[in-house]
Amino acid sequence: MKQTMIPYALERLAPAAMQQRADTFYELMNRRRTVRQFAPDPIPEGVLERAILTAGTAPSGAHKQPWHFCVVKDAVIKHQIREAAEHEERINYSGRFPDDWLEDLEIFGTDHVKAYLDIAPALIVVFKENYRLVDGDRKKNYYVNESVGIASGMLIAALHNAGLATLTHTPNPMAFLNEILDRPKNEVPILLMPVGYPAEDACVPDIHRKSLQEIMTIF
Ligand code: IYR
Repeated sequence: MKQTMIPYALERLAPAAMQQRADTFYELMNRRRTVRQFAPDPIPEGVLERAILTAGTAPSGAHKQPWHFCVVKDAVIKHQIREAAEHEERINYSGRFPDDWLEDLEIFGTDHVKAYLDIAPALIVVFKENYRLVDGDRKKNYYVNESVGIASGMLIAALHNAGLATLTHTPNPMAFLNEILDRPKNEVPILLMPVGYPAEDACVPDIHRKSLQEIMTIF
């Protein structure tokens, strides 16, 4: 059965207005930084929901929308997640990560202690749905990593736009999140994201972004 088609139009902006919007959005996004120190203050009701709806507008293979987002505000569950994440990270930092990986991380001063998992007012866990279970039958999803990666990028942008900081944390392996959050086995966690306001004394590394010349080639 064919999908019904409906008309679609995008307002054509004048070139100057287009440039203005491109500039403004770049300036906004260029102020985004990955944060590791959060304030405990709660996030106003409804903001996370809107940001997750925004993530859900991402394109996906055959429009299967192979994602699920868990929002954890409960302090007990956050702490359970912290304990499990620190358990994995302790192993990572004490030998599971190869030496070159540890060397690349050294400048950032990260270690296995993940206090932000308790402190941030919310954790968003992004799950990819590797396949769907329809009445017990396995149904295919397509380009799952790409689709969920794009949705996650849109989520980070939406949260930043709303004035919230995030950390893209990946305490590999993350299977403990299925258990704690009671998600089915067709779902795999790809991101554990603390969300909130940066702590008043939050600092970020003085890193620089690649120039346009470095990241773009025009033909
Ligand atoms: N997940 C670990 C290690 C880590 C890995 C990368 I790649 C980073 O950019 C930062 C950290 C941790 O969160 O400590």
